[in-house]
Amino acid sequence: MGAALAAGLTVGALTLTPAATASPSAAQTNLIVNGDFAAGTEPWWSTPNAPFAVVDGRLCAEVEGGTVNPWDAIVGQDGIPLTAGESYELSFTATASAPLTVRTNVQQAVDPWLTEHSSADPVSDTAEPITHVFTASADHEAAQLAFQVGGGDDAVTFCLDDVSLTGGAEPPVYEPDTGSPVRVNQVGYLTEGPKEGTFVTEGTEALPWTLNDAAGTEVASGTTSPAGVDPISAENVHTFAFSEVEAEGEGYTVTIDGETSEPFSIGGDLYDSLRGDALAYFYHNRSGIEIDPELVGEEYARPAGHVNVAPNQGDDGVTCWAADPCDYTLDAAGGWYDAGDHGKYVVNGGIAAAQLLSNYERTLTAEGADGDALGDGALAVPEQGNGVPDILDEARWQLDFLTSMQVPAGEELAGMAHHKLHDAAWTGLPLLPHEDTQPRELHPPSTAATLNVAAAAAQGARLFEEFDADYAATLLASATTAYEAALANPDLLADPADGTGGGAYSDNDVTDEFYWAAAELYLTTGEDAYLQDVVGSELHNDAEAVFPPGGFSWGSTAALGALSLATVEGGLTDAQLADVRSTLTEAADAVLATVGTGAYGVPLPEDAYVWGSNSQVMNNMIVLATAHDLTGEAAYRDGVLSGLNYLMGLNPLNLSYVTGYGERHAQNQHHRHWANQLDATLPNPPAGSVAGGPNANLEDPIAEELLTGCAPAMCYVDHIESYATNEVTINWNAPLAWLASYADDLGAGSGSDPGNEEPPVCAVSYDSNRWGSGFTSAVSITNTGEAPISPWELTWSFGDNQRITNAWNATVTQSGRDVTARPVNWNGTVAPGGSVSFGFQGTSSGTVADPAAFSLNGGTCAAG
Ligand code: 9MR
Ligand code: 9MR
Repeated sequence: MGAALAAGLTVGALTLTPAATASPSAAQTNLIVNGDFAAGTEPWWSTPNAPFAVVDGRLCAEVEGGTVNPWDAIVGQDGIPLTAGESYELSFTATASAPLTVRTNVQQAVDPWLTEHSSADPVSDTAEPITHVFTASADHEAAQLAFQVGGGDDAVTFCLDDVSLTGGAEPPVYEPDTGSPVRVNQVGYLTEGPKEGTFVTEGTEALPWTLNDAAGTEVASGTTSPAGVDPISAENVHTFAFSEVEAEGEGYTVTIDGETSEPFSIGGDLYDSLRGDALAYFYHNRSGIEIDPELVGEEYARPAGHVNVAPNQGDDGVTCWAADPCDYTLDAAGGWYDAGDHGKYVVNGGIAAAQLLSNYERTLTAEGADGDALGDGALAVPEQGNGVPDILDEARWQLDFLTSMQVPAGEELAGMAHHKLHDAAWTGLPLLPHEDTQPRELHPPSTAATLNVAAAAAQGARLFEEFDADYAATLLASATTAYEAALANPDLLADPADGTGGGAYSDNDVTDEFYWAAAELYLTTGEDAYLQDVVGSELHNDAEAVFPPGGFSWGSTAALGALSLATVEGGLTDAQLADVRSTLTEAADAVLATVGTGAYGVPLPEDAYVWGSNSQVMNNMIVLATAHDLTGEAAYRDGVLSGLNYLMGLNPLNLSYVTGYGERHAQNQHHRHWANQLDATLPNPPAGSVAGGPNANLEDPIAEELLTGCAPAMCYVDHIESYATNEVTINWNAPLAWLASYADDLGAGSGSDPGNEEPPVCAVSYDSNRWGSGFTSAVSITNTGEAPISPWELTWSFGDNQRITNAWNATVTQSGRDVTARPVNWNGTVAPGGSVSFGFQGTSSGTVADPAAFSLNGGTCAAG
């Protein structure tokens, strides 16, 4: 067996180990003809932009720059016979004059290009042997080996040698790298919250554990509780807990039997960055607008997608697909791309928008929920400073798209919403939105999509009322029109087979969408007709039907209506409200029971690890969190925190599913822009992007190839091509953002931020320099107390019409005369006795006194 194979094969971040070390039969036929180029270039071929010649015994291609996709420049060989079920070993060495990623496919040589093997390997100027093992799924008389080297801006020389493809290889066995058997929440534990972990071991006797601080000093110790074989991992596990430890700090570890966990924190502000990061996902994935480097950084900036700039076709005049033509076009520019693909789907878009709206609405209804953290100036969106909470600005981007998908008045099916808008054919990865050349097309209206528009627009209407009454009225009109249209067309179901170029999102039961829409319309309008539709629904107050044990989702939306009914003041009688709330707590109790059944404490039944299982987990966590908001019962909070533990690394893969959070986190999610695994010049997903998660149904080729036989919670691979376990989507990041708000609002665990328990003791100096029409001001905050103030937030009101135009050393936002200043990255803490200074300039007319009253983190600061 070759050295490269024995050492394990690297496919991106994966390690494949051969099943056995038995050596393949001695005389293996190389299916590649002239793989050492001793006979010149025949029968190799290349695309015209990559002419080749044999140089020093190797085949070298001069690849032109300026192409877009990997397959825009190829060196290949055809005519390779493959047999279904047989395993093959592919080897080659490659060099490149500048670093590139070669995508190597063994595939059908004609459409539909059935791919038997696809790998992406980095190539540099040093020849490294590369080996891959794969199993053919079908017989091929003449398959093709294609080295795809396009997509680069600059010309490059790409050379190959020693190419071989031999049959009879041992099929690869994928062994996930699960690191330490001691599993914890790698982000950390809230100071006053529960603190639990697991230990994977064959042993059945209790074992001692120690908790050490960052300096390695033992802080606590105890013994594990053997928990038997855990069904979601099929591994024997122990649990341990150290909830009584409340000393805040970073770099804690737990050691058991000589094995040490990843480091984690204990503290009260573990999730404050996640709130904004999880919401940033939406701006990153906006369609129809340039993504501004000032807001996202250079590597994530990109031109506007689908705005009719070549080669895009534009979403501003989209017509119906040929299979179901229409005589109008829709201007459906804007909105969010759904996921790793560039489709825009109303069904999925509705729940995602609604969960952003609910994230905001919770700040109006739940005690201790922090509206400022979602407010104007708080998030990285271009609408900062427009007087509207930033989270509503983000939701509006999608609400406008959703309502734009309605069939115009006067047409048949007027008011119904088209189910989706996407490419005519699936595009390959990587591909930035503005580079998509596919025609865009509307797919037929559906009842489910229409009710998504009704529900989300109705909720949007009541939340925008305060900020933009005209817009609120427009939304409500769309919502009521949609609801009427759905009542008139109650069974227009999307076709489950309509999955070319975009996902199907088909749903054969829309009673839940009707319930959700009626609930939102009732809460917004107070109209009795909607209430009658709510209480008349077969779902009303049926806990299991409204809150399915496996979690609510885009296809099961009644819970969204029920959660709103339980939390938003809306004219239900006391008895009705009590019933709705007890339905919710009944569902929450069922989720808690699930949490209690497994060693990993996951709020998901073991048979529910489906496509997007992490969102199912998160939506169950939202049920628990809402029950906690309403009742204050700590057990519900603890259930939510248990779910967060699972997402952040306390799981059978010892992996945080959220990019940037935890020592070992997912980073190769399926996305056409964040495709670093395929193209080193592209970024990984930004922090705060949650992967779909384990999917026991193995619904993509990578999952099928690597994960067969996996235990449910281990059916996941951090590989960009595993879209059925590792995609990112708006409807998965929306619950993450909701939960990040909830968790951040918990502060130390009891619901109040530890830094804010005592109002800070402080002094503020304010000096200004004014002239006719302008001013500059210098502000300094001094901490005159004993505790650090972190993060700080200073607010005041101007006495006149001064307008701040720009600021330094702080992020300053102004709404009318009210001003809020917040730290920039490096000056978030004012140490005891220390101070922080910042300044700004602006325009004014006349001369008035400087502001004299300042409020810091809700407390009053002496002005001096
Ligand atoms: O990207 C995938 C493409 O190469 C395949 O041809 C197509 C059909 O199986 O599936 C694509 O994957 C989709 C992904 O890009 C977006 N999410 C859903 C995936 C398929 O359902
Ligand atoms: O999230 C969807 C999941 O529930 C379905 O099982 C799956 C297959 O139909 O499709 C998922 O949605 C994908 C959509 O069809 C296309 N964009 C990406 C979505 C997430 O993978």
